[in-house]
Amino acid sequence: MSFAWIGLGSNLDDPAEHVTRALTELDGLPLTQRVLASSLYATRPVGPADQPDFINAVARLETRLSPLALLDQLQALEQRHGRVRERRWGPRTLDLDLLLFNNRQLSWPRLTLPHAQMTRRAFVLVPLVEVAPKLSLPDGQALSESLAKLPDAASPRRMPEVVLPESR
Ligand code: A4P
Ligand code: MG
Repeated sequence: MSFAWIGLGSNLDDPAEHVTRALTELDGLPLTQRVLASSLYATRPVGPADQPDFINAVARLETRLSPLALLDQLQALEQRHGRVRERRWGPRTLDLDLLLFNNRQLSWPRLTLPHAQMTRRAFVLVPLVEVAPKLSLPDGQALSESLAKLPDAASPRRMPEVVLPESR
């Protein structure tokens, strides 16, 4: 059994609904269970600013899939949410990033682990540190310390709690 952390983001067509539904659907992926989910956060767009604010969250999964098989499942789930890839860092109905997979460090054409941008992004680190305050990267770097160094560490706004169906 492996563990994986997933970053979820949406800024089109009722983002909170897309993220909430995706948190539930992650639990329905083959050979995979959702074991933790963070709160939802409203966040300012990183990258092009001429787009709506995002809703972001993270989830921890237990899985018997390989990293690439899990990435395939995440991309298929994005497609089911009607995601159209237009510009890099542009608006999207659902973005699912594989942040961490056990302590794997990979640099493959389709998959970089840990996720290359995660330590620079408050919209990833705030929800991660909420549910896993002691989590660190494979090289030992504590994510709470990465977060403390970010100028916008306090900017994500926590949304009222959503109640997800019990994990299977
Ligand atoms: N890929 C490589 N490594 C990974 C990984 N660890 N997880 C490859 C997921 N995918 C990975 O991703 C492009 C390719 O990256 C994939 O085909 C996969 O093989 P994509 O989702 O098609 O494109 P993208 O999301 O537009 O680009 P990118 O660089 O992944 O953007 P990010 O990093 O996802 O950032 N602001 C706020 N506040 N909240 C957000 O959620 N998101 C973005 C997108 C920008 N600004 C944001 C947010
Ligand atoms: Mg992405």
